[in-house]
Amino acid sequence: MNKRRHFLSTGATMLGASLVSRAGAASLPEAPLQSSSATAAPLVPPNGRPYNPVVTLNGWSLPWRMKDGVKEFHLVAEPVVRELAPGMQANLWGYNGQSPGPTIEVVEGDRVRIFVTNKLPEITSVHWHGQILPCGMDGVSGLTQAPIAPGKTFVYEFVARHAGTFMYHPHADEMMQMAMGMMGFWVTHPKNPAQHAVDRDYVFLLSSYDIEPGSYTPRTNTMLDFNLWTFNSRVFPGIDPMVARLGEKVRIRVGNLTMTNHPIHLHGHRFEVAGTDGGWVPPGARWPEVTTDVAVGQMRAIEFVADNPGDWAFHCHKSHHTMNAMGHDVPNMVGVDHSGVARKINNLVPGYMVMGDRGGSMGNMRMRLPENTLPMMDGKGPFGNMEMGGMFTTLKVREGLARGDYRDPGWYKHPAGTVAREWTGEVPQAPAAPSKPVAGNVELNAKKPTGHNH
Ligand SMILES: [Cu+2]
Repeated sequence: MNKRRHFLSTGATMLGASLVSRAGAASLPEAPLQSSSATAAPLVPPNGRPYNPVVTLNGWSLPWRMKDGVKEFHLVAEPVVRELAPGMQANLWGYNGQSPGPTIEVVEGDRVRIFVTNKLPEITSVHWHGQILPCGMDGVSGLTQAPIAPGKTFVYEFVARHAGTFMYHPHADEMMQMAMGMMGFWVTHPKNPAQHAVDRDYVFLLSSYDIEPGSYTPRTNTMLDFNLWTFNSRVFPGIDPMVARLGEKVRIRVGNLTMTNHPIHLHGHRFEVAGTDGGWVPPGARWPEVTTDVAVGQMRAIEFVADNPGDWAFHCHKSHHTMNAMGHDVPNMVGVDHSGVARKINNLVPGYMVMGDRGGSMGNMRMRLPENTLPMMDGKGPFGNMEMGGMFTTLKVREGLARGDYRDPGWYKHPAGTVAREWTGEVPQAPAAPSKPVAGNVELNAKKPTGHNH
């Protein structure tokens, strides 16, 4: 009853986001579906104003239909199965077959019409984060429009007024729907393609999930204690490398729809924040960085010249965010000598393994994992296990790549004598740090491990 009244009371705003009639539905544009989590080739615009398309990391861009000068898109909100990395699938919610949904690319000044069909078991809406548009198109369920009921299609229509970096996500049962992966990237390209032009333009969103090892569906009431930290709903080693030819100008745009901030860090280069979801930063107001914090609900477009050949780490600098799901209720055992204890336990429990007494490195150790669970720290590199997971990938800068070649060029071939190596010569004496624990009346504050907070 309540819902019904609510629906009627917001009837006036439906002029904006109006319910499409059965007759109208017949003219809905096709809703393309993506079944792969691979990085799709950039979508070269087949019509409309020209622009330099972006590359969505482990994602794709949504094709449109041009109708009487209006770009028509069709998003379908629905349950999807997303591969987070080879060996792990997740039951998420997304758009058009994937989570996140497809990137929407338009040009400044374009009139855009977006049909949204709800195939979820509950209401939804779509908020066009960062866009300057009529209030009734802002997608806030209950405030600016009636919610889109399951099975219904709504239409949004507005002019993309400003070039820039945006995203879309539900503004209805947000906690649940974003924890299930409902989000997508939006790029409005400048009317003049020479403006803000770069050679490669990568985009992706940050999202996080709480999926218990051995299960498939995220827990959605988690506030902070997520265990899978993703670039575009992928975790390392499932995230593709970003590739650039030596000397090219590269832009990487990142939007954060997790519940915490992420200091995004690039090795081997200095960059500038050239834009946010509020617009472009004037060149005189930019400063050099190698890490930029992306707060919740923020977007950052960083730009740099890829002038340093190699395989460069690109990751969130919170060390817990470059790991995959693990049990965190583990005390710190560094420096504890358990050799005697281990022998005794081994008599009772054959195969008992001591962990953590020499640090947390897993080296080449392989534990048996529950089904549908990734190793905590993984990724085979040319020099061994990278011991990374989560929000980590590489920027591969190479000489002589073809323009627009986004294929993984393999591992960097380092010039002779430029790799850190074992020293086999004479080792000069170095003063040693005191190796004995501090003596005396040291009170140990032993705390029973409980849940953790990042
Ligand atoms: Cu992070």
